[in-house]
Amino acid sequence: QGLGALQEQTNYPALNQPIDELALTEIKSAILAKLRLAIGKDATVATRRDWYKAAALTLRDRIVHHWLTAEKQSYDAGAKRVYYLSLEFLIGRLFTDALNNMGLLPLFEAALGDLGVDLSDLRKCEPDAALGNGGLGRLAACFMESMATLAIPATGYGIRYDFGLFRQIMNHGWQQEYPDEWLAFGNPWEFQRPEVVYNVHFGGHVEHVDDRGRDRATWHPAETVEAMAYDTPIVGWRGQHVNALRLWSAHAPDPLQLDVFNTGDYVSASAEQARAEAICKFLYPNDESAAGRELRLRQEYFFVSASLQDLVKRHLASDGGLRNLAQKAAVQLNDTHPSLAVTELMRILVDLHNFRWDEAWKITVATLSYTNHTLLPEALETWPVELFERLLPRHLEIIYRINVAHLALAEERFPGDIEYRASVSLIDERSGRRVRMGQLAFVGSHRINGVSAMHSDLMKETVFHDLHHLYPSRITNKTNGITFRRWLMLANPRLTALLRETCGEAVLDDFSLLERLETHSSDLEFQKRFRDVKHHNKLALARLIRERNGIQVDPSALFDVQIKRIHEYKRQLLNILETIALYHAMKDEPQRDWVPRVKIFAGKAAASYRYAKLIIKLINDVAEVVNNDASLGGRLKVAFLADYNVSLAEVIIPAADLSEQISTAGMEASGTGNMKLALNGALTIGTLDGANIEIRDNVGEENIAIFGLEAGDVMVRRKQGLDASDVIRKSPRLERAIRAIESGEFSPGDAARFASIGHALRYLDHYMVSADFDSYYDAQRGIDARWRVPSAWTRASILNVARMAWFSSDRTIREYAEDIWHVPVHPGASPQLGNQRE
Ligand code: HBZ
Repeated sequence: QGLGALQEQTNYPALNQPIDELALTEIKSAILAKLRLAIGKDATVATRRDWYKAAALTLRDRIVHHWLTAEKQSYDAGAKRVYYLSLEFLIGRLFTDALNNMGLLPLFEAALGDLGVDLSDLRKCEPDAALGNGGLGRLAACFMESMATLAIPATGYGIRYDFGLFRQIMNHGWQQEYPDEWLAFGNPWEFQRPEVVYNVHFGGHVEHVDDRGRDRATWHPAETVEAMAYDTPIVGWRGQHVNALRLWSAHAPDPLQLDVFNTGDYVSASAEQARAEAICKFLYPNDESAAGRELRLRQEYFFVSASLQDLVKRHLASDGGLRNLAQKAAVQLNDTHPSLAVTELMRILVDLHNFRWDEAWKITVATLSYTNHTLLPEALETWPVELFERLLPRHLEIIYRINVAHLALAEERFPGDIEYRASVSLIDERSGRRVRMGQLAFVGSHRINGVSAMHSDLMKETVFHDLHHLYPSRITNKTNGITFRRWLMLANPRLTALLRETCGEAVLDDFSLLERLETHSSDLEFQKRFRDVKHHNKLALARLIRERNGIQVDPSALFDVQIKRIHEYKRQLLNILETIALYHAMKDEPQRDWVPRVKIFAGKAAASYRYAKLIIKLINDVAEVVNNDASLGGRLKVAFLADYNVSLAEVIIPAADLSEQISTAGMEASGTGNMKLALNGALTIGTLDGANIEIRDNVGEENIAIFGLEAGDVMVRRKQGLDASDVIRKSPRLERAIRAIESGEFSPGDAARFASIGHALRYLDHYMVSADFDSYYDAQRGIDARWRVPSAWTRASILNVARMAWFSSDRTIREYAEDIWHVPVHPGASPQLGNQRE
């Protein structure tokens, strides 16, 4: 491989092998050298953060060799590349992830131990890279890891935000947002590439020259911003393949106007720089709602333009012309945020490279594909035509031109059907003229995928119903997955050790071997070991709850967990209402042997989402009352853990007994937390929504608790009206819980605080919280009954772990590779899994 002297670096001990003394010595001196030469400190004065950085840089050196080798190999082979365009990558920490995938975790642990530092302490020095809101961004991070694991040559493209998702701090139970200064102490993983810079343009006007019917134009932009690359290596499992995550940072070409500066107007002199840098200043903190601001459109175009320029340049250097672009490049659009790739690629081909329109269009559609993550109308992006015209005049023309052919096709298919044409048009003419980014991405892609079987079906029936009729072969399903390296091996080392022992070492490379657990599921001896692991994880979480919230919880109680963004459709409100009803029931009959429960919540609300923030306050107010009610004897506790992020998830998930996946049916596209929790042995209580359905199909319906209205029922009930008086009248328990909220039982000084929630529950039950309440309450009492029989509970928990292999993101990525990207996957990386059961 031409690595020469570096070759020995791949020979570090595999998992489970004794530590090689020579390698140990080498790592120790490498870390010490980094401390001195890269950090500029002596071991005697180094802080923990210095040690972390020295260790991270030592590791990075070893990754880089593999990275460059992988790059060269795929370049020499002329391999097709995948480009994953996403405005969000919710990575979390990289240190132990990279160590683990490189097989260097035991060695570094020993080396650092010898140097007198504790690896688990150092881990905590790394800030989370929180460049994403929730599931969509975390999925992109899992996919990057799986693409590297499957040795698919790939680049992730996004924005290097100065500030990631806001830090959430609780102030008397209210959410407050603070900036996330994740780069304050530098970032040892990234490589700045000051030589990789592209100009991105905005505004100005378009000139049409006589181009003999070629649809060409010249764009004379008014403003230019520079995009500079920063690369972060992403290591796959077993460390053989490494891909880059390339994030763009924005700068002004002319950072300081010296003439203005010399007049003494220092602020104006760098105004251009401030305007440019605003583009990469912060991540939009919305989830499931479109931002609708000019800066957001600038972000979208900035990263799309830089990324396409970069990949086109790379293609031209290695593959000659752009005619065969689709044979050498697959560009995946993560939601509609990078939809401008459709128009930008057309502009590059037609305006800059002289392609005929029709040929350019074929290349574009064959190269692009688009993943949809939501059916919620408020999350579907549209932009005012007027804003587009001002910011991206040439792109608007291209959209119009695409629309002409597209609408002609619609007319051909349904002659004279004006309504149909209006519904598939790229321009929404109903409420002011707006560009529809979902339609644009759909029309410009050869494949459009949903993220669970149900979601993909609903796409065909709802948002994309009409487009699906025009392009019936495009919509396909790719059910989400999660990387087991992070969400099992790293987050739950004790369970992983038990699985290795029980299923064999090969389980780490072939998750289908998890099914070997099945034969042990009723073995009482094994059950005890399995429960001991869970108990250990629960002790750690109980400690964290005490430290952070000052709440004492019983580690042998049922840990009931709902962790995700706070949103009405996710129905944290249903969970807290049931908590209130349970509280009332316990107070009514204190002598009954209630199953002790800890209700654990975590999640952020979009800063502008007032109702969601009110729900957080309600949870905290209920916690205050319940946790301090001595008459319960500690059998019910409520804890809202602040500042939910990837690292906190890694502590909560392995400790969960019950996983709350209770969205209004038809509204959660997939969910991925549901997979992480089931993989770690939590039983799911959930609706038939998103990937819950496929989880049920895999784990078996006896090992999951399904309740509530189904998607079809929800549609029917909504048509009948949103008034829930009927169900409330029939449910004294629900009436009492709502009245408690309305009367100030949990907000003694401020009885009106939750009036809006009471009103919605009674008269505007769009999310079916009241409608589903009784069904949910009963399902929870069913959970209590199961919990009382530990052997049955543990068996179900083991079977959940045993049957989750299909939810590995390696499986998902393999499906994308085969059906959408048409790229080979490394056969040995992790063997083909069998299909889903049934
Ligand atoms: O994407 C989530 C879905 O809600 C979830 O069901 C699915 O599992 C996951 C991965 O496919 N969607 C999001 O997380 N969406 C966003 O975070 C978002 C961010 C910015 C937006 C809109 C949505 O403008």
